[in-house]
Amino acid sequence: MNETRRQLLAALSDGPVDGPNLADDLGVSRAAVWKQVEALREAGFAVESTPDGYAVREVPDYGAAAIEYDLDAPYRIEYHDAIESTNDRARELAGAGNHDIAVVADEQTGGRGRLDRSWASPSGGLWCSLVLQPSLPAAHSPLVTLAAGVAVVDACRAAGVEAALKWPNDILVGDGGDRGGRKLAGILTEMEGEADRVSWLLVGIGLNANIDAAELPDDATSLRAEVGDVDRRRLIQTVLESIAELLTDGERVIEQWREYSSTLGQHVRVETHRDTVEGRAVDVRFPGALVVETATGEQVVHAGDCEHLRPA
Ligand code: BT5
Repeated sequence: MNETRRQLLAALSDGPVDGPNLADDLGVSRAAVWKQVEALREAGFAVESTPDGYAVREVPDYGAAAIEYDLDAPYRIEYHDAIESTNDRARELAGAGNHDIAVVADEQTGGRGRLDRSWASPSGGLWCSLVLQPSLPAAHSPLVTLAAGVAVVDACRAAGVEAALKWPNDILVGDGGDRGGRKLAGILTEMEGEADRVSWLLVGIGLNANIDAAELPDDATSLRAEVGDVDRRRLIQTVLESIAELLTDGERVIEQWREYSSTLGQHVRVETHRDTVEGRAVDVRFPGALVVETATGEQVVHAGDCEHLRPA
């Protein structure tokens, strides 16, 4: 998005904007400001000329400018109607040195889960990949997955859906089925770097928002199926605002994760790349490890696929 448009948007969210004054403040021509007002109108904003200046009367449902308008988080938005995978695009941006940018799409044609599983991403979902400034050591990256999970639960609960977190990256509703609930959302964190230095880090969020359950895998659900359609713009803003806030406080991420968890207290089986750990999940520990009480003692699991087992 053009920088003048971004600044115009920021100014408009605080109330009417006097065009000539804004042009002076930004050091651009009045025509440049007017051009960006027109561009916003073309993007679906209702911008009126009032005696106090330009005023926004209506914001479009979705899109880069709509999401950035009144967003209380330090991220820019890149929006696509359709894209193969927002994570792939985010990787490109990250590899080129960009950060604090969220790639958002209405539809993905090649959405991915972990281990290259496919992720159904029809139009109407919240498909977003956030490129973050990699200021943490590689070993701490699981914290970002947990933070994104907490943020998604915050947004779902604000929309009236009692979602819960299943370690490490699932957001579920209810408690039936093989998975221990119907899957509403998933997180895919990716990074590149060495042990003490991350070159890039991104977190992909897939949340089934305004989608018919029939368009999703059998054990999945959507916000539409649970409570009806939601305001996707407000939804993604809540997710991004929560993430920005949580990333400033690792301890709060862990505390909030424990509170939203459906895994803690359950009998679980975790498949790691080396072995299988079975027992009672008793805690999640910084930066995102699951603590399992097994027949032979406590084990700390850093990564794996977790199954909630039914009590014997
Ligand atoms: C995940 O993987 O849960 C991570 C999903 C991340 C998707 C986001 S969307 C934006 C960004 N761009 C991408 O390309 N990806 C990210 P995993 O834990 O491996 O779960 C994958 C499994 O969930 C699949 O094997 C299916 O069983 C199931 N599944 C697929 N699509 C689903 C959907 N839309 N809703 C619920 N479950 C789904």
